Amino acid sequence: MTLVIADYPREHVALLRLNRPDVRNALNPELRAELRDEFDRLSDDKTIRAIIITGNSKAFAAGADIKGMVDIGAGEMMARDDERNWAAIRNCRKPVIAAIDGYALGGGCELAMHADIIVAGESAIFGQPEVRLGIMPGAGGTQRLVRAVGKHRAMLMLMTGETMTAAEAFDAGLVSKVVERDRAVAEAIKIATSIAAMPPLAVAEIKQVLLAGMEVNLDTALMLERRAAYLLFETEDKRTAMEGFINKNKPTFSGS
Ligand code: DAK
Repeated sequence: MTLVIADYPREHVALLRLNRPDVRNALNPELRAELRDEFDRLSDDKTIRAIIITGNSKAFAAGADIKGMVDIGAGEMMARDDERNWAAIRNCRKPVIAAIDGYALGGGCELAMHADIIVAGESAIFGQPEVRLGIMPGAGGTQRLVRAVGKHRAMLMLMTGETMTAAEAFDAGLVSKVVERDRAVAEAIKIATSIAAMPPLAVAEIKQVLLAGMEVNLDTALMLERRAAYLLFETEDKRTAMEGFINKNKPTFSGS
């Protein structure tokens, strides 16, 4: 069975659907490897300008597959080298949108937080319940959650396993936008289509500078921003966009 189904709902837009519905899209090593392969492939595909990841209406993903972890120890976990699967998503230079209905728990919430934009249907539930299993997040759950929602809400969720609704996650800053139940994918496609119509080099620089800037002090981050902003003045798409504005026509961009 294909565990990650790829689809192309619009020009330049790829949609990856996690496909283990019987187990709430629990992330086993096979699914993780397929997801990595898809990200590697889409990262190299010059026709793709935005990537959506989604699940189904019950679950985006209920986390790592607990049945596959109960009997294994630290050595085997390390040998799995799941990090290279996450790295394929983390290092993707194209915009990534998570479209979430139902549960995004544990590794599922961590996967959502790898995305640049998170769209949630009203039914979405976010949480890091690893503590209840005697473990803790290992793919950014402590670090990305605290950056998204702040120390005190993150500590509460991480230490109790308490979840957040879509509305709470939006108020806390974890989610970009909340839409009606089961409308997350439609909204994500709308957003992806709008991003795909933008000059791709500008989008890529915005993503890179924003993420890199979060890791350094403000002066360094502002310098990174200026350097990237100068660079974009050299692109063909900058001329196309500005001439389009001046001449009142709708430009299309080549990505050069
Ligand atoms: N793993 C395996 N099976 C799962 C699963 C999971 N995470 N979540 C659900 N399932 C399975 C259930 O066992 C059930 O299977 P059957 O009994 O039908 O065979 C089926 O999916 C339907 O589940 P439920 O009957 O429970 O469905 P409900 O709608 O009632 O509840 C639920 C849905 C998502 C609230 C519930 O299933 C649930 O609480 N699931 C577990 C959520 C959870 O604890 N997630 C955290 C997993 S631990 C690391 C990196 C990452 C991680 C760890 C280390 N390193 C780098 C070291 C990540 C860890 C995790 O994510």
